[in-house]
Amino acid sequence: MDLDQLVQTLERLALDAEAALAAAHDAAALEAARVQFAGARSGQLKTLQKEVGTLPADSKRAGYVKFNEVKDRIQAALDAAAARVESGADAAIPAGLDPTLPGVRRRLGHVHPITQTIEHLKQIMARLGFEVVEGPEVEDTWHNFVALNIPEDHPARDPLDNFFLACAGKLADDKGAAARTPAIDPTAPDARLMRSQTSTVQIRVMEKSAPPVRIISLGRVYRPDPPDQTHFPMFHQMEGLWIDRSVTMAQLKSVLRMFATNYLGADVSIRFRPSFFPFTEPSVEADFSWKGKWIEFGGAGMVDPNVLRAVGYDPEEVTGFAFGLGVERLCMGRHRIEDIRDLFRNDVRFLEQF
Ligand code: FA5
Repeated sequence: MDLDQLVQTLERLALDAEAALAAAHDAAALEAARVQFAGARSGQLKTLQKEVGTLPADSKRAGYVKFNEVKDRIQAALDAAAARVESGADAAIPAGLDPTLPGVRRRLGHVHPITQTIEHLKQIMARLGFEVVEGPEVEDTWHNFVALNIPEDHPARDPLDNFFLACAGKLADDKGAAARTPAIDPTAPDARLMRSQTSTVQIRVMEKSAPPVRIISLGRVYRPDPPDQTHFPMFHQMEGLWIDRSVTMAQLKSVLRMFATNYLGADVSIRFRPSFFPFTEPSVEADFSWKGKWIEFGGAGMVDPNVLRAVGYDPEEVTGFAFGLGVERLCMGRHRIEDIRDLFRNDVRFLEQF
């Protein structure tokens, strides 16, 4: 080996030793590196020291200068590694992890704020004795309107205020251009639509079960409302229904009050404004005030006798109350979200705050 080759070999040895010692995180790894690079008998440094001794006389001095520099570097790396291992600073670093690599920011997935709200609401209502039930999102006019005492000429049934679906049977009967743009008859008994309210589930439950009934149902509803700060064409509602021998308006108000204080805390105020829904009489709109702001969170009332009759209940025997609350509005109130559209933009910078 001539002087140039020896200098290069010594330099590579220094770099290898420094890397190995930086990665040694316990006493065993440190000792193995010491023996490999600086071992007194067969360490790589010792072997190269012998090579320096074989250089021609005029290169020997330069060879020893480089050798001593590398020897000092390896000793310094050994001392630093020994101090680090002794201090226990590396104890928490798992095997295989190289802490000298640049960090990686891991985005952990988590539950969407609306799903979190739905779970929270279910827990509160379960404590108040309400059972959770489900209903379909594609509905017929009977469950969305007729059984809910919404007459044919009511504005809520306007095709422009609902997402009606083209019915498969109609498509098959139509010909030519008509088949591509089938006429929708919203008064047809088999007309289908995306449900515009979860009140449909009241009807489905009462059709199937005898009183008493005490349920909630949470899910998506659809309305062609132009999106703005507080409206979205797809949103969620929580429907509640309690039917028994003598359920009163006072109980409705207590349940909504208990719900609001459970959801937001004892410092919430709740107010009821007279309102109108075809399926409840009397009807109210409920608002809560929290941290200085009034927020409308839903409609409610005593179930109209016509609705009880439509499902085969006797209004002389049973009474009940129902309510329908906007889940997004509740979530926005609690988390002080200013714009409902933020909940649907899927911007992780917004979502990861919840
Ligand atoms: C209803 O939907 C009735 N079914 C509620 C009801 C049930 C009354 C049972 C009586 C008995 P309303 O259309 O007001 O009522 O909607 C209820 C709540 O849904 C509103 O208070 C509001 O919080 C929310 N909401 C309504 N439209 C939208 C929308 N486009 N985007 C977001 N939330 C909405």
